[in-house]
Amino acid sequence: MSVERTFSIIKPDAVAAGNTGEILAMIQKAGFTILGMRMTRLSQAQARAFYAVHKERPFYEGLVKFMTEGPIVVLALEREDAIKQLREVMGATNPANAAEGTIRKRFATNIERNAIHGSDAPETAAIEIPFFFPTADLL
Ligand code: FUP
Repeated sequence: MSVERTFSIIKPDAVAAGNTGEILAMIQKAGFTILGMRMTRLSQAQARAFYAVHKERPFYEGLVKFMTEGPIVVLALEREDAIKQLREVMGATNPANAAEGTIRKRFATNIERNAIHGSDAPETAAIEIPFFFPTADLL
């Protein structure tokens, strides 16, 4: 497996609860290099566009409301096999199914308020990273 990039969001629930530092530490301990990092807040339009793939799903409106409720931290990350490895550190979408020691097991409240996002495929990462980071800004 070669070095790969992925995109992550520390979601509004985790930022508001003061868990940003511990989540960043878990990501770094798992061997990721942080190429880009920024605190921001999603507009309605940005949240709708970012989650457009889910727009027909029953949870879409709730997800947009949640993702715009407060500040988030956006991250461009790199390591070998980054996409799969980040999803291992994140744990299952529903924290009830997340393994011990994962970010979602420790910090998520439920399937919606689940602390962290990570790209699910190389094609998704290739869209999500430039959504927030002009490629020229990445270290
Ligand atoms: P993941 O890739 O693990 O973030 O999960 P999905 O792409 O399946 O879902 C994206 C986001 O939609 C989740 F992080 C939270 C939200 N979601 C819900 O709110 N309810 C659901 O039933 C499924 C997903």
